[in-house]
Amino acid sequence: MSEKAFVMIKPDGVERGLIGEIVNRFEKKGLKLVRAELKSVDRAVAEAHYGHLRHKPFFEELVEYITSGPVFAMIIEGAGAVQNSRSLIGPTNPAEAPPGTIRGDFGLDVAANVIHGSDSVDNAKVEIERFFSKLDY
Ligand code: DAT
Ligand code: MG
Repeated sequence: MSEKAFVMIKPDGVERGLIGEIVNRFEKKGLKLVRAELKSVDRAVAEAHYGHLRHKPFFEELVEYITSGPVFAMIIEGAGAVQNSRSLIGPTNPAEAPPGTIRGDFGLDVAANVIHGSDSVDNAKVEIERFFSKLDY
C-alpha cells in the first residue's frame, strides 16, 4: 500500500487564500489528495500535536496560533509521501527556506509558517488518527 502523509495548511495560509495554490503543488508533484477537511483545532488536539515542543518558550503562542482559525487538514498519498511532502514544504523557518518551497515562497514568520507536514511515517499515522475519524480514511 502506498505511503500516507498528514499535511495541514495553518490558519495564516487558509486566511490568505493559499489552499488552492498549495494543493496544486502536491498534485503537480504526483501526490494524491485522498482526504481533506477545513476544521477548527481545539486546545487538546493542539497540545497533543505540538506535545514534542511543550517545554519550549514559544509553546503557548504556538497553541494559540493553531487554534486561532480554521486549518485545512489533508491526507496526502503516494510514493515517499512523507519525505516528498516535507521537501515541497521546505525548512521550518520560512525566512531561511529556499524559493520554490511552500514556506520559501509564502512565508517569513517562523511561528506562522503556512503549513505543517508530518516528519515520519509513524508520526503521519498518529497525526492522521488525531485529525480524522477512522471512517474518513
Ligand atoms: P516543522 O514544522 O518544520 O516540523 P517543528 O516540528 O520543529 O518544525 O516545530 C513545529 C512548529 O513550531 C513549527 O512549524 C513552527 C513552530 N516553531 C518552531 N520553532 C520555533 C521558534 N523558534 N519560534 C516560534 N515558533 C517555532
Ligand atoms: Mg514537526
